[in-house]
Amino acid sequence: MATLKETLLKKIQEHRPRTTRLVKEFGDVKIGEVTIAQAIGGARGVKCLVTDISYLDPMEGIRFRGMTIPETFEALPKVPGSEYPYVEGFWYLLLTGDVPTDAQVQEVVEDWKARAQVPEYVFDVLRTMPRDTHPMTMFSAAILAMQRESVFAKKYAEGISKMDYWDPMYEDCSTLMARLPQIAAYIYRMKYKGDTPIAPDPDLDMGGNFAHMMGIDKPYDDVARMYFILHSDHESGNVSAHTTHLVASALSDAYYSLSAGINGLAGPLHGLANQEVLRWTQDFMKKLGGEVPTKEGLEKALWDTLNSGQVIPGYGHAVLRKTDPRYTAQREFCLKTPGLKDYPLFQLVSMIFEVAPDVLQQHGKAKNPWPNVDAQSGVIQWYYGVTEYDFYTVLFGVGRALGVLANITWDRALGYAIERPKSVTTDMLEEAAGIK
Ligand code: AMX
Repeated sequence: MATLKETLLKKIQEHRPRTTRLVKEFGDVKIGEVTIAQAIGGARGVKCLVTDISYLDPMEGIRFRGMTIPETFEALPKVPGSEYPYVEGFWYLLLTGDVPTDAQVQEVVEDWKARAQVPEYVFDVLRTMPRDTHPMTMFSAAILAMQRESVFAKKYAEGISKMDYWDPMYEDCSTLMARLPQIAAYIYRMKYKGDTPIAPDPDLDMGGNFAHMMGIDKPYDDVARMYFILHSDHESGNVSAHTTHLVASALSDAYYSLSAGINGLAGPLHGLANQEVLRWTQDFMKKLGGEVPTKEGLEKALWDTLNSGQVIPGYGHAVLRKTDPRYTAQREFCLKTPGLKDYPLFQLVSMIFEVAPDVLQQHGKAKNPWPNVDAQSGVIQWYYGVTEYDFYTVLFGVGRALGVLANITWDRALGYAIERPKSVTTDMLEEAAGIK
């Protein structure tokens, strides 16, 4: 059986001529135009990134390597006794585009175990930080602290060929993936659970081990697997993916790049929205003395939020124009899980789903009035005891690492250039508009 790395090399060698040909023979073919609104408005819709790891259709939602979320969950080998697949198998899929066999999944499981030992100094770094530091700051700092481990940085300094950059990048990315779950769980237990970190169990897969290190019983292992896979990748232009790609394009290694991407994920308009959703709904419940509100009461609260100039967290999207299938996948998990289905917080989130799209449509600003992934994810965490909602974006970050690290491995394999878009001045825009 070819190893994952051998398979990846074969895929890279097959893919390289496609990229080279496109640039050499068809480099002048136009795939879009840029308007003034796009230049000022966050480059929305500008086609200037290439990735084959995932694609986001505005009406259909994400496809990972061509597969929808239900197809992905269906196709990948499952952990025995669990309903959800191995995260390790999903990593194989993202990197190669192939659904792995059981044996291929086991290779990744074993490989990650061999790389999983988090250096002691990482815990020292975390312990030196004030305990009220945001867990995303801790997570990012821990990743950055490990930069001295980078095989890519070492090989680059030794003078490696461009054609081989992907190899040490793959090494760094695999090592990071193997270690992130323990770092995340350590932060959680140190910060919120009376400083009681739980050692990893070498017999468990990534999702199972994460649940174990969090100290949460089944089916939280399946929640972890589902959560990490759902949050992994959303093509290249979102802030965390783009930041990771941008930093890596300067040939910064995976540690520098991922730490930067995680900092972007920490923004309230991006990954932090899942924390904001819970804060918003909890505040609202508190005001009502814990009662599930009426639709009228909820409608008023939504308008109050909008009228005070704030966004409704968990709603809207820069690309999507329908309900996020990542939202739907988590909603379905809630609906099929006894206890969760009737859980007051889930009922409230479901009621927001009934009311908010109409309110946002009447408000008339958001191009997409439908919920995104963040509107639903906190409920599940809360139900299983992870009520410290500051931590939710760290969970997002562990999942997001799968996508962005697979992407930067391929960035190096295909020799993507250092990113350097061109800026213009306001004078130039006024001239282009013919008003100057
Ligand atoms: N509530 C209120 N207003 C909203 C809104 C929402 N949920 N979503 C968009 N709008 C407003 C925008 O603020 C903007 O207002 P402006 O013209 O006064 O600046 C206007 O509608 C047009 O915005 P848009 O083109 O529809 O969205 P965008 O591409 O600029 O931004 C996003 C996308 C996600 C940042 C935005 O919808 C938002 O702020 N949503 C709430 C935060 C959130 O859920 N973020 C998580 C997104 C998923 C993720 O990355 N994890």
